Amino acid sequence: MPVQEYITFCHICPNHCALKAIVEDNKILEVKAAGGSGFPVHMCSVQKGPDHLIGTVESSDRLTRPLKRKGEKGEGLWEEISWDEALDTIAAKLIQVRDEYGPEYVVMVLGEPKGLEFAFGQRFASAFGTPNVITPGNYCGVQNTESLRYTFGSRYIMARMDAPPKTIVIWGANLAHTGGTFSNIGRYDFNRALVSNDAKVVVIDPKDIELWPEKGMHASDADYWIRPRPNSDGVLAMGFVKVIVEEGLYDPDYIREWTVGFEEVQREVATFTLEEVEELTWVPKELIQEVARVYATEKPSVIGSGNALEGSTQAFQTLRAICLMRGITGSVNTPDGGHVDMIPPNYYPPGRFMIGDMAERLKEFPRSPERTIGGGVFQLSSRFGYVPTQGLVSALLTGDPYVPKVGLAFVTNPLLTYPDSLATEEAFRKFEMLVVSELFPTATTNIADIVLPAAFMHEHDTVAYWPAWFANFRANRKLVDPPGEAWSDMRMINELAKRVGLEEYFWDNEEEALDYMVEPLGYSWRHFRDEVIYLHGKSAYDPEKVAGYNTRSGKVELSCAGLAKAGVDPIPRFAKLKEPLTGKFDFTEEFPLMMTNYKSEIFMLSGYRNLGLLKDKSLPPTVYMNPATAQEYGLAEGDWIYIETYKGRIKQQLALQPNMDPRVVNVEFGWGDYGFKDANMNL
Ligand SMILES: Nc1nc2c(c(=O)[nH]1)N[C@H]1C(S)=C(S)[C@@H](COP(=O)(O)OP(=O)(O)OC[C@H]3O[C@@H](n4cnc5c(=O)[nH]c(N)nc54)[C@H](O)[C@@H]3O)O[C@H]1N2
Ligand SMILES: Nc1nc2c(c(=O)[nH]1)N[C@H]1C(S)=C(S)[C@@H](COP(=O)(O)OP(=O)(O)OC[C@H]3O[C@@H](n4cnc5c(=O)[nH]c(N)nc54)[C@H](O)[C@@H]3O)O[C@H]1N2
Ligand code: SF4
Ligand SMILES: [Mo]
Repeated sequence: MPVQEYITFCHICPNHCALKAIVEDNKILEVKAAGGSGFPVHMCSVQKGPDHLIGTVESSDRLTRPLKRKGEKGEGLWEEISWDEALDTIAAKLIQVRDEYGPEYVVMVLGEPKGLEFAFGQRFASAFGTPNVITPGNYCGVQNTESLRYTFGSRYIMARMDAPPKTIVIWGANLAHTGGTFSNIGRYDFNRALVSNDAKVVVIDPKDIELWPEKGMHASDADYWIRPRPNSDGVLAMGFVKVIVEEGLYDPDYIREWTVGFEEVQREVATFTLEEVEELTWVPKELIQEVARVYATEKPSVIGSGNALEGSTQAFQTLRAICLMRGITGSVNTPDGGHVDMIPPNYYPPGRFMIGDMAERLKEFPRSPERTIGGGVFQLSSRFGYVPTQGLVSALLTGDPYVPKVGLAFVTNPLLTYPDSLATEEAFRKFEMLVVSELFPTATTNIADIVLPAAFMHEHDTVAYWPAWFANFRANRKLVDPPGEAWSDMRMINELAKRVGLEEYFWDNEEEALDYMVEPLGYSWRHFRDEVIYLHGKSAYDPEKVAGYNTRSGKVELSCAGLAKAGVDPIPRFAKLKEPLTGKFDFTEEFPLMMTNYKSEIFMLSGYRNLGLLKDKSLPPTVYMNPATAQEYGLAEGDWIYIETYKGRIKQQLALQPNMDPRVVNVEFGWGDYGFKDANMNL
């Protein structure tokens, strides 16, 4: 074969940089940024996309054959088996469990989507009849998209960075390292806005994060750097709302014409004082007032929220409180607003692929809270088609409402990524059969019964749309063959479906599913892959008038009747938002500091830490602390220190950050070796 050049996309962060891969004889010779290709390239300063792609394809650590457990769970003794044996064994167990207990005793455990495998997993669950699909949604994006949907009627509300904004709030997102915020403030647009517009920047983060590595700019160089007490962001947001409402920093005509529930917001903000907000959040009252004034008056203003808010204990209402800030200032879908609805390209909607297509099955096997594990506690999430991770862990450990029997895990490493790793391990050991599809051996494959070797997303054809709210659609083409007998997850699920009698919902081969996904665009998969490659959504922005809202009332639902109907507070309640800041979460003599965490600049979540190319660029697991705190405990920069909570103890290397709050310790998430107990923050 002659040397070929292909365009593909990095999936690590929402920049989705176009990469050019040079391939000869089933070997990747080079991967680099595809500058000049006409596709987006906003490469991170550490260039991790190419290293991650080549490193994975060339790694000698890859799983290459299906494995069946030999000794005890976790003993690490495996027997290589054929695909036929692996799939027949799994299918026989699925059928037995379905017939003896019911399909809900099988749970689909999915990770952060890469290509179409996540949608395949969801579709399998719908067809099989189990409502129990576990995803990281509860800490990755769903609270943001659903709070936007309930408030403004769309999950695709994005910052208009072309405007460009005059005020930019970066809230619990480390965008220079992780690529962007949930509302589309990408690293590149952010930098451009700073240069072209001299935008005012507000950073809300306990860590003095790098804002612009190439220019040495940090949070402490921003116009405002707010260092909140970890987990207090909902209270802080309500503080901002209070200032905006009580100082009248809104347009009364807009409020009257385009919002519902403003009086309830007025009543709610009268239930607390800014002094209380200051005490709970550690943010001085004057700073809250000043930032609220800037945000409400120097428009367009945008808020990009990040993972810190998704991972907070009151995530949904925290994000709703931020929606109130956007709503009362008329910042969404208005001529001078900073946020606008996006219209995604017209590919087959993943939600339909996963659930909608299966309307008849869902009548028989609904994804209703009553049928779903954790459904009683997590009312909203079962309506969105997923179970929070802790719903699964608690069902397995307590038997409430029942103990699931089979776990099918694709693209996920729960022992490192779920909260409370020891409980997660204990829970996952309770499955009668745990099947894990993976690229590499992990802490989770280690306790599996069957391990399936997965093809990496650059080793098979697939489409990519995640994170869906960025409204773009990409072709990720196969560059080289997978190692050994590794298969794509799509193929595994497609073949498994045939063996449990669900072929009518699946395809002869998984490529047909790719045709299905691009059909509404009027393309075949091959045409899309070879000629089109990438599509982005369109903005619904209208410079002349308010573009409107697709909510039940047709207005911005500050108070939301739909939420009340679902048994959820129709507006965020201050009294509830402050609950987790008191009681057992407060400081004690034994635990006088407060821990929070951040993600690695180099690695994607818990993965790829075995790859030399990436390891060479990364620091060891690093915990940040104020020098005064270090001194108090006799610690110095570079020491390996223990970090202990009432749940467990880990070790990371100390780095000092002079302007951090002395009460806060910020540890790095995602570290774990095969044993997973050394530096893993979730322990
Ligand atoms: N404390 C704390 N916990 C967190 C977070 C945090 O910041 N702090 N972040 C949360 C967030 S935002 C998320 S999204 C979750 C993520 O949680 P997970 O989805 O569990 O994330 P990963 O660690 O990326 O695990 C994915 C695994 O899939 C494997 N993999 C990669 N590609 C493929 C493939 O194509 N097929 C298969 N079968 N396997 C593949 C990788 O080797 C990796 O081990 O973690 C959450 N947990
Ligand atoms: N390099 C790299 N890029 C990634 C990923 C990765 O693992 N590595 N993961 C991808 C995924 S799945 C996601 S979801 C995105 C997430 O990307 P981000 O949203 O940027 O996620 P984090 O790094 O967890 O950043 C959270 C920030 O919140 C701060 N923080 C911690 N606690 C609090 C708090 O209580 N309040 C506030 N206001 N701030 C707090 C942390 O110090 C940190 O700077 O990144 C994606 N991109
Ligand atoms: S990780 Fe780097 S290369 Fe990959 S999409 Fe993000 S910015 Fe681009
Ligand atoms: Mo995530």
